[in-house]
Amino acid sequence: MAQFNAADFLVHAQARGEFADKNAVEGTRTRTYAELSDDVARLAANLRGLGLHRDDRVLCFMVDDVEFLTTVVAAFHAGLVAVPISTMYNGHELSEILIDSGARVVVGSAEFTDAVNEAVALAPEVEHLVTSGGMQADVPDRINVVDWESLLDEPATPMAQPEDTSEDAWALWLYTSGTTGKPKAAMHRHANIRHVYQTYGKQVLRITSDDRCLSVAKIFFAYGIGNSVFFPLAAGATTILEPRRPTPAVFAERTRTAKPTLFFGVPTFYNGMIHSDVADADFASVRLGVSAGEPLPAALQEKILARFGFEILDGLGSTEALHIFLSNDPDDIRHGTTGKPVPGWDVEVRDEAGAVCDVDVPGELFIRGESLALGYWRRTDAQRSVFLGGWMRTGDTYTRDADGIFHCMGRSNDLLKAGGIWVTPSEVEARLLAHPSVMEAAVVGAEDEAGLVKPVAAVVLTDDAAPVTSAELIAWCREGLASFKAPRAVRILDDLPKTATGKLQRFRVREQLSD
Ligand code: 3SK
Repeated sequence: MAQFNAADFLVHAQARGEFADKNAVEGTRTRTYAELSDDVARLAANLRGLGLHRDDRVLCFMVDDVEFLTTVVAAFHAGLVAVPISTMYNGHELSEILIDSGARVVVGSAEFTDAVNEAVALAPEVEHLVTSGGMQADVPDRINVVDWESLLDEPATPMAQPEDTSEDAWALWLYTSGTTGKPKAAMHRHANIRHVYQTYGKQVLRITSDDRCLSVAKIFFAYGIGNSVFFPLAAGATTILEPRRPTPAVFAERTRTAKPTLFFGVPTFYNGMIHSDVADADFASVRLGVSAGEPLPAALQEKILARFGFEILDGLGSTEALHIFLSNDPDDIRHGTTGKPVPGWDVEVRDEAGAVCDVDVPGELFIRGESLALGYWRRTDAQRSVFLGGWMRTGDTYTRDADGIFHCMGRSNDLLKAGGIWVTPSEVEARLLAHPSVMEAAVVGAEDEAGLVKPVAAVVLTDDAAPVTSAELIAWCREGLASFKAPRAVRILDDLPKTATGKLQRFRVREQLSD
C-alpha cells in the first residue's frame, strides 16, 4: 500500500512550492501556507508529546476558525484521527459520542465551554482537554488541561515530517445518525481526502488556486470539511472561515469584505437569503454557489440567480461517501434535479430485488466510489446493512430519466433530514413522551412554505393532563434536544392513526399534519 499523508497533500506540498506566501486560511487570524505548515508540524508534535499514539482519536468540538482547521490537519500529520463533532449536540449527547469514540483527547472552543466540561467529566477514557479561544476548563483532576496556543510552542521532539501513514490509514471519523438513529462513526482513510478533491473538487467545481471558498456548512459536517478544508487547501486556494452562527446578515457582511468565489450553502440558508434584506451586490464576487443536504427547490434556485446573480449547483453526498457523488455540472445545470454521477462514482437506482430500475422508475439509490468509508466504528449491524459488496445503499429514493439525470423522490424510510441534518423521529418522540401531559407522539417531516422539510409532531394528551400548549411542547423539546431536532409545530389530536394491529400509520400522520 502506497505511503500517503493528507497533511502533506493539503498543506506542506503547497508550502514547499509556489503558494508558500499565499493566504491558506482567513479566519479571526490569517495563515499563509508556510505559516500553516509550521503550525501543523508543531501542533502535531506537541499532540504526540502528550503521549498519544498512532490512530488515537482527537475529538474536536470547535467553532469554524483557524484553530479548528489547524487541529484537523495536525491530527493527519501526527497519524492521529481527527473526529470533528457537531456543536449542535448538548453535553450529554457529546459524552455518549466521546465514550463511543474512545478519544483520549478533546479540543474544545470557548463558545462550547459548558457542553465540553459536562461531556469530558462523563467520559472516563479522556485524559487531556485542550482549551481553545480562552475556554475555562472545569473538569475532574484526572484530566490534564492544556491551552491550544501552548501546543504551537517549539516541541521537545519535533515532527518535521508527517507520520509515515499509508493511503489506507485512518485519518478522519465523522459521526452520522444516518439510517439507524444513534450516531455512529464513518471511518475515512487518508486517500479518501485526495479522492474527493480529484473528483468533485477538480472535475465538478473546477476549483483553482484563484478561488476563495466560504461555506455555510460547518467543518464538523462532511459537506463542510470538504468545502472549507479539503478543496481549497488541496488546490492552493484560500479558505475563509466564519465562526459565527450562519445567518444571511453575517454571511453578507463577510462576503462583502472577504469576496469568496465559491459559496457553499444549504437550501434553508438560500431561502433565508431570499427572505432577508441583504444587498444583492454583497454576493457579487461569487462565481458559483453549491447546495447539498436536501433537495434544492427549482424555484429557490431561480430566485437566487435572478436576485444575486449566481447559479447554484445542487448535489447529493453523504457522510459515508465523504462528499458529493451526484451533482449538476457548471455547464449543464438542470434546476430541481440532482444531476449526474460525479466522475469516479458509480450510481444506480435499484428495485427491491436488487435489479437496476428502468428509466423513470423509482428505486433505492446505491453508490460505489473510492472515498466510501471503511465502515462504521463498532457498529457491525449497521455496517452490514449499509455497505454491500463495495456498494453503499444510501436510503434515498430516486429515479433516473432518459438523459441520465437523477431526481430525488424522498427517503426510503422514516428518517428525515431537516436543514441537511438527520433527525430520528423516535428520539424526538421519546422526548415528547417524557412530558407528563403527553400520552402518544408521532414525528414526521413536513414541508414548510419554502418547500423545505422540517420535523413536526402530532401528540395525544393524557386524560388528566394539565393544560399544555403546542408552544410549551416545542420549548420542552428545545430544552432536552439539540435544537434542530425540535418540532417546528405540534398538533394536539384526539387519536393517532393506527393499523388494526395498533401500528402507527406515519403516512396518515403526515397527511393530517399537512392539512
Ligand atoms: O447531505 C449531503 O448532501 C452531503 C453532501 C456532502 C457531504 C456530506 C453530505 C451528507
